[in-house]
Amino acid sequence: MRSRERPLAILGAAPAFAEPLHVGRPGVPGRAAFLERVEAMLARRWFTNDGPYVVELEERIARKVGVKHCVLVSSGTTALCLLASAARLEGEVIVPSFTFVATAHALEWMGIVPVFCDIDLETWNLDAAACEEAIGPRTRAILGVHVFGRPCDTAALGEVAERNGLPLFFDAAHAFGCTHGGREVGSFGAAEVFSFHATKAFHTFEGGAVTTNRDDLAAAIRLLRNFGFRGLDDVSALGINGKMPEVCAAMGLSNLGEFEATVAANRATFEAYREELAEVPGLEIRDYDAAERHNWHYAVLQVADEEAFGLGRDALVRVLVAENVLARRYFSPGVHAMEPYRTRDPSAGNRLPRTVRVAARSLGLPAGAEVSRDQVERVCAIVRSASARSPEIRDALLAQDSPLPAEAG
Ligand code: T4K
Repeated sequence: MRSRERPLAILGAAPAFAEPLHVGRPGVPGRAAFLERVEAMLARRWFTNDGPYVVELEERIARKVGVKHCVLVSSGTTALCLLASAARLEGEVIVPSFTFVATAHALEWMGIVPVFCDIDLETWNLDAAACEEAIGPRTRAILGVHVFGRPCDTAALGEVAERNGLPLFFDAAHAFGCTHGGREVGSFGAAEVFSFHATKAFHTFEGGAVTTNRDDLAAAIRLLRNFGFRGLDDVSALGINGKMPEVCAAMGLSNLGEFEATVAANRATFEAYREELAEVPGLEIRDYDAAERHNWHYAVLQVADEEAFGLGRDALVRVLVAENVLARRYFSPGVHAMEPYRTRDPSAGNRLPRTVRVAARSLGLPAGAEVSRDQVERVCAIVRSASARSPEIRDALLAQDSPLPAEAG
């Protein structure tokens, strides 16, 4: 049975949640195992630099993903930078704008110009035809992003890459534990990058990885993550400190041991949202492909029909935040509308109509294993009440600050 509508904080009631309900609250599923590992690490006095936990986690992830190499690093952003350096990328790289800013920032930080390309409305990932059109004389690679764990059309992008003699990489920050065509994400393209940030389905506090079958890329990234040291006093490349500490790998090993249970709990949360929001007019929840495996970590809503729902995405986020439900406008605005890209090309949005459209309508709800069924029901009661009382809410928001917050451009 649907939970009842409720009085709304945006209209003067007390907030539904006394404490903030976050989108990315991390779990600690293997807590006891983690603490044991930390004790052993402290006794061993080996805290970083290719310690035994890092080595073990690399082996286990490579086996799970089905690739020859997993190289662990300090974050997903560092992984992208190190991969760009190892692959000797320069010039321009094609990326989506509908992603977290780190995808583009990592390239820019490495002196590479990200060229933003539109998405398709099915996957919300790089559109292969648009990608081919965006290729120019300075293009050196294509970097797709499996947004919200939904894989890119790897075959179509692979054809574009091959036809144009370009390497294809993927930012798989959201997609650990997902499959595409039955094959594990992490094994596509020349290499893929994971983020193991605390807010991810599988996390190591902070961390990231590059997974690849290419011996040259793996060897170069190993070298570059440790300042370029080949031997004790032998620095053979312009490296940096991108190492993952042992305490992070200990967290990773402990979380990996519980990953299936985490995924099952994520799935229960997602399915509760799907059930509770099924009949709300104008709203769509991004569903997952029943034929594949997923990490079920994201519950992303789209205000697909503002008139039917009664409110736009930004107004809905304000309703939720007033209740202490810290929903996020992922990913809005598109990266093209953030600095330094916005100043460089203020009209980029005109070439990215589908990105602008999706970015203006989507929001991430608190999801995953840390969110209970009861919390989902309460969040959904707020959403339903927001729709039912949308005229009053619009008036209240206009009275608070006119005009209503602008939609993403
Ligand atoms: N590529 C893509 C496609 C990515 O999405 C990301 C990162 C990257 C690359 C780069 O990977 P990393 O270098 O980060 O490894 C968050 C995460 O920080 C970021 O990792 C993630 N994507 C992005 C989608 O979300 P913010 O700034 O939007 O949110 P943040 O970090 O403030 O956390 C979100 C919510 O989680 C907050 O409301 C509070 C809660 N939270 C967060 C942390 C860290 C907790 O409850 N506990 C915590 O420990 O970026």
